[in-house]
Amino acid sequence: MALAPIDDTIAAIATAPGIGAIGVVRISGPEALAVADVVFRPAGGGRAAQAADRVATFGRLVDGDVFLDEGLLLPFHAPRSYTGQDVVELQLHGGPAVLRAVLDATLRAGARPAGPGEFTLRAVVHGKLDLTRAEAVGAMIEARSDAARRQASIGLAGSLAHALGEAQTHLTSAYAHLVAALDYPEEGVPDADVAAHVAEARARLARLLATAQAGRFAVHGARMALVGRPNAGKSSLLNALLGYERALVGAAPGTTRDYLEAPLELGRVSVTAIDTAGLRATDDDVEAGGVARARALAAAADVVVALVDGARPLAAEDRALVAELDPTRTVWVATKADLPHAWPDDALGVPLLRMSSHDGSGLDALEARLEARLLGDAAGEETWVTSERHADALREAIAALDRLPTVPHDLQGLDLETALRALDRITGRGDVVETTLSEVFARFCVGK
Ligand SMILES: Nc1nc2c(ncn2[C@@H]2O[C@H](COP(=O)(O)OP(=O)(O)O)[C@@H](O)[C@H]2O)c(=O)[nH]1
Ligand SMILES: [Mg+2]
Repeated sequence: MALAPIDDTIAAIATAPGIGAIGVVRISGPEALAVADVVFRPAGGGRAAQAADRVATFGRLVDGDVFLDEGLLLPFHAPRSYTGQDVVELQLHGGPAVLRAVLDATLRAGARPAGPGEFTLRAVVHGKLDLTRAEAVGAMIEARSDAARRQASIGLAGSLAHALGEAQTHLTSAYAHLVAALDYPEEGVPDADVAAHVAEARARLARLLATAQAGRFAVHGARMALVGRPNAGKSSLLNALLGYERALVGAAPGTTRDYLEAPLELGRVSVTAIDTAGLRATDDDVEAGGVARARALAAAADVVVALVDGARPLAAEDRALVAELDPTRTVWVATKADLPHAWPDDALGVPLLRMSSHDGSGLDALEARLEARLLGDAAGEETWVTSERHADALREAIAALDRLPTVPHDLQGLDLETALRALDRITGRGDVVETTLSEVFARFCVGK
């Protein structure tokens, strides 16, 4: 897909589809003020095109001689605008039909309908935003969980761009040392200088890449399966974590026969919590199907909460579960801690957390442990990589840096260039490949 032109004038409804108190039609480009002049008549007289910069003017929105609505005109003169071009925001009543009518009037006045992300694309091309911040804008709009929103805020604040900038500085220094060593061999520029800068850059990139999984969990959510024998307290724990009664709880074992899912925020990540049928041998076909599903869900989950009834003697099935579950993905819980403990903490031979869904004890500790398990190395990092596109580019840069020491001196510059170009693809700097921009902005909504 070729990039849309950026030097004409575009218009779009900037607010969400649907009914709202206020809606905004946004215009950007060299003719933005001229277009506004045609569709907007200031109440106090005068011309829209002459309205003061960054000051709201009340007036009438018109299509030719036809009155459409009352509203505000808010001009932002280039370059002090979101896109870096002349921008006009028309604020009017937020009905879909009236917004459409005003948009149509701007199109008749010479604007072109904007495609997805075109406003933000212009901001990037005019140096108002680097690409990581532009993508954060897209992520902010799409964020449905607080965890995703928080990562978008961090990205918008420019922290990823900053972290990459540090790595880029080291790579550029390595490049300079390399060129000096090749051009002036008699100066004796030590190899160690190149190697030190490469190592610094690599370490920073590797730290960033190590956050990619947590970043995925923040944006797309992790899958967390609750497993254990019937009556262990799985459904009660799900409800306690959610803070409302999502699952049926019953004294009779086998209450939950199918599985059910519920979204949950766990600190810096979002999670889909999955309550499963209790694991036991059964002659009931439906329940047996549920048990098979529970096993499959546990195998595919990012983290498993394995529950054992803490108030009843351990059963052979509980020990079998310890052998069955992957220890790196499992958090072990002894439930019903409000009742007398029926077995000692070390009886299962795995790290154990005691908690009670009835009095809430141990719940905070469990949430913290689950979050820590999902964050892994990312726990200590503020900036996470939240896009597969970024993770791919980081992998490519790291691979080039790993190759570098294995090739002859005069070829090492190529690997440095490869690494630098990979990072440029993330930030949108340097000779940005068109496909990168069109790929990124195709995912945006119209009007952003
Ligand atoms: N005393 C006590 N009883 C609990 C607790 N959690 C669950 N139960 C009881 O244990 C039984 C089974 O609970 P449920 O959540 O349905 O277990 P599941 O079969 O694993 O989903 C119900 O009677 C619950 O009231 C707890 O923390 N303390
Ligand atoms: Mg249940």
